[in-house]
Amino acid sequence: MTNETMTSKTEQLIEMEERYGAHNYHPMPVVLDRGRGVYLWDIEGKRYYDFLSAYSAVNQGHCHQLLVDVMKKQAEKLTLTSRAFHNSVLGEYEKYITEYFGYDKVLPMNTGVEAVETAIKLARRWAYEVKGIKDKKAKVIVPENNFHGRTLMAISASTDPSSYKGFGPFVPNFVHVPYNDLKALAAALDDKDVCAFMVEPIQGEAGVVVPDENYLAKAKFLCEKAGVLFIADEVQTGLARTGKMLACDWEDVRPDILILGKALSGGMLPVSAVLCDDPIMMNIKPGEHGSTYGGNPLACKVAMAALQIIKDENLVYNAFYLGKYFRTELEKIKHPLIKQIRGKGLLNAIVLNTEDQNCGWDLCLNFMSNGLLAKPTHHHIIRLAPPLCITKEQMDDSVRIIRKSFEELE
Ligand code: IF1
Repeated sequence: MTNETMTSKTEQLIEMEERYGAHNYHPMPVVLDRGRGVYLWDIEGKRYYDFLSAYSAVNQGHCHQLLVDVMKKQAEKLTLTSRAFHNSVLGEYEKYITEYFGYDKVLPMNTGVEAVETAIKLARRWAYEVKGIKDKKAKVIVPENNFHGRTLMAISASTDPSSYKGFGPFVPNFVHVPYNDLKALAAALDDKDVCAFMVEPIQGEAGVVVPDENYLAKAKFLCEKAGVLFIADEVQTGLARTGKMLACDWEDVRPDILILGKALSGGMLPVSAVLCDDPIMMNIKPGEHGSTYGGNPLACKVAMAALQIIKDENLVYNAFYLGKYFRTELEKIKHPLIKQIRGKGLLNAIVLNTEDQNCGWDLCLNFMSNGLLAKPTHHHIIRLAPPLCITKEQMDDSVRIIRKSFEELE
């Protein structure tokens, strides 16, 4: 969208963000105002297909009526007590989510990165209390090109300078191995001070990098053999996004620690969770970890409804079937710029044949003017991840827009 086509309302609101907000993002030039299902409308009333889904936080679709109703009802009753007291929803939620995923216990948090931090604290505490690693010596193996959030711990694990440069000093004892490299993982696991291996089943920010078949299963096996915890960060890949309830389900891998976030609330408010069994969870004693909003009644009610919707609306199957269909249809778009189509379920990406640093952005501008919103993860990689409630007709219309946008690129 060029300045000529922007109206004063859009321009005015973007200028306000420029003037009064931190410049920690470079958003697409659109001001969104309303959402429902797979659709978003901008302040001018123009409708778009959402192919970002707030980075997989609205798998259930924007403003799902059931979630809105549940949220309204609880918001009029009780939203926050802190964990200084019990509340009438938390126990019900904890039972529901632990039975849903098959773990002894859950530790409720808010954002994805808080859940990641919680998982690392649990693994380190288990290292000292159970595995017998010397205090402060515990190490965590993470793949290169990982993304786990923006806190100092998460960026300490990162190998991407745009995540960590200029924010040191860093949290120590993260060991890097190449992603999808079992030999390197096996070698790193020889170190007796390693307590955990934390991995994204598909690397989202890295550009929807799908590992070889059986990578997760073999990695889990190597971890078991070495007495090391397998931590799956399913904040982006979980909750039906890849065509299975969890991306680990593609290989029947049961993580020792499971991290969930984003769509756990269907995009209504920040809700995250860490699930594991008692031998790991029970090493954190009262008063040793928590958060003001963790496990609040409003979040618990919304999360139960968000999880139930995934089952009731068959979102796992829809993501599986329409993901396959989407990749097949994208493969039919013969264009010299398209290098690779990759992904699982409805977490996909188009890899472009280009050195042009603006190519991905320009293509997303074309998508936008044709009524579809997406954003490049890199200049040559465009992530495409619609809400999982998308229909075949909407998918066909979206593919038409994508094809048209490629044809319009000079
Ligand atoms: C941004 C990326 C995606 C995540 C995984 C933990 C977190 C995330 C696998 C932390 C968050 C978000 C962060 C958001 C953009 C988005 C993102 F581009 F940054 F990398 F999805 F790929 N684990 N990912 O993907 O969860 O604390 O944000 O709730 O920072 O702009 P959070």
